[in-house]
Amino acid sequence: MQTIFSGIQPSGIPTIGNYIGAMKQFVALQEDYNSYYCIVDEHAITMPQDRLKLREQIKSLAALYLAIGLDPEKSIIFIQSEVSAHAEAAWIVQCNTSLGELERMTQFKDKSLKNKRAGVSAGLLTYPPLMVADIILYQTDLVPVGDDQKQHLELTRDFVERFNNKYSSGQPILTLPEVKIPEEGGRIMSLQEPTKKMSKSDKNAKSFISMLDEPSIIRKKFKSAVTDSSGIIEYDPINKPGISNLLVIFSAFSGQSIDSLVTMYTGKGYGEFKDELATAVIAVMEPIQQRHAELLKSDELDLILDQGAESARKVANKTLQKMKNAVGLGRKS
Ligand code: AQP
Repeated sequence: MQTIFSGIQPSGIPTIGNYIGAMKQFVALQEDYNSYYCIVDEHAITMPQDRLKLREQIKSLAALYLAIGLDPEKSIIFIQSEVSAHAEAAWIVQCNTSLGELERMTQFKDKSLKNKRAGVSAGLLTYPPLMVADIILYQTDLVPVGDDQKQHLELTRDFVERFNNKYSSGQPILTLPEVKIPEEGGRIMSLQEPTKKMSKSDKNAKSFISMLDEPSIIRKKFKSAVTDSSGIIEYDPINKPGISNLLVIFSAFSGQSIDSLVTMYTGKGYGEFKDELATAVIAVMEPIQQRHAELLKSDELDLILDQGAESARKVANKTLQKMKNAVGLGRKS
């Protein structure tokens, strides 16, 4: 059976962008793959975080993983910082990656530009090598992610090829992973600035729908989503990014194609469209929210995370040892 790895940062409450781009795929894929789903808390601290809030968000994200339908019998669910091999492997990756490669990463350029480059943490630059480590430790075949992670996956593939060429004599040490981006919904845009990606850490809460937003808030946020003055519901991401983004979201939550939605809403106004879009999103989110609240109150969650970390450690440590042997660290074992 092939292996899947993916993770989400607990840098806020996941948005419907994280859900459509990544999490929704996780549930379907766990049926056919050996699956590892991680709460990547070490990635979250590349940006400043409040420690108590971070702790809360880690548990909340773990509960969301289960609430969307991940089954601990089928998937290994764990917290990155509880498997120390991630940070150790990341160091070996960093020492085999050039500064130029990291400085070219668009996510680093975007985030460092927004936060004045000299003041950002070095971790923001070395975030991609940590992500490479996350993936390679499980000998991952497939990584389901949103469109913004494509460049990091290319870096991962380059690293694996370079590492295998340099250090293996015969059998490759590391598996070369493939990326899996959804055909539709790989980049959900902000509700307020539809040319910008929807992000859970956006300062403007009206720009995203969080997976834990109450139904009345979801309805309100869609109502105030930026569209255009034409009033015609059609899919044209270049000229009408706002309504096009809402069509992608509607399609992801209703299971109907964009074309059929456009036909259904011909001659109808944005107000009615937005209201029915909110109803479709609420119908999916409400049961997830109820299950999430129950899980947070139960002891089940800690047990699943303890078992997940233990299972992940076994596999990760094996690969880490192979990497250490390959580069000549410590004594051969
Ligand atoms: N807007 C999006 N549309 C589709 N997919 C998205 N993803 C993120 N935003 C969108 C996908 O969600 C997964 C988890 O992302 P992450 O938490 O690791 O970090 P991110 O990509 O930086 O997501 P955010 O929401 O923008 O977080 P912050 O604000 O903390 O930077 C990934 O698979 C990602 O592609």
